[in-house]
Amino acid sequence: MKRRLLEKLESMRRKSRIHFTLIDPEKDGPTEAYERARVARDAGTDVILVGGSTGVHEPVLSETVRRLKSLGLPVILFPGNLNGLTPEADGVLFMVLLNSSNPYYLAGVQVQAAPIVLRMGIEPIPTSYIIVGYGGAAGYIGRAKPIPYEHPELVAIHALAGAMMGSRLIYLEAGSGAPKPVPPEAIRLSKKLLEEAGLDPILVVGGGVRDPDAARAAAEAGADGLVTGTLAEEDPHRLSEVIAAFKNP
Ligand code: 1GP
Repeated sequence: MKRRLLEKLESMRRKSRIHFTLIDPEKDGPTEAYERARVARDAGTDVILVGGSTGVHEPVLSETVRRLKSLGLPVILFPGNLNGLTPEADGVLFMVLLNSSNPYYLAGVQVQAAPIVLRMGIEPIPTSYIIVGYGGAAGYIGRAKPIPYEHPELVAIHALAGAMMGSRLIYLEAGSGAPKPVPPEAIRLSKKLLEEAGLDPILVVGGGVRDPDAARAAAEAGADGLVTGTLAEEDPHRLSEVIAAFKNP
């Protein structure tokens, strides 16, 4: 299997930190999604993620991804379930929700998705998805046992386990719209353990990042990537400040 997209992300990461803009295809619809992503591209975002926890309808998803592709950035699926797949994308975060208590999100959905992803010809990026604190809709739908904000050491050993099992991207998620982002200490400890183990997955954080200070704190703690979604919806003018603070803390 070719690993072009993963190689591209890894080479982007060697040059700079990576900002991802999350687009929810159902919330936005193709026209608004395109406009939002265009503003994000102009603000300096590097990659578009497309997905949502509920209500994703394949025709709308496909049309949205088709439109987003014309912006010239990689478009990667961030599926909540099988309905989050489309051959229009460049790739998919092929995720295990590492702290789910439901076997469906640990192995069941991946078995169902694998032959579909193969047939679609989109690149799977082996990803561990770890839900921290608030968790939001992703945590609820994924039957996660969110790791308490007060236990960054538990976040770190989840990240380590994910990387030891072969994930090339580790996504620490506080949940869309979280009142508090993933604590910097959890990022710092995760990075430290990964380095100690000689593993170097792309460490991505997201959820509840609304201002430059939070973005800077994530960067200084060792995040390679930052995902924002709500910000592009609610305060697009702030996005460029947040991206700049993440890339040059
Ligand atoms: C959700 O981490 C992403 O999966 C983005 O969260 O909407 O809070 O930016 P926000």
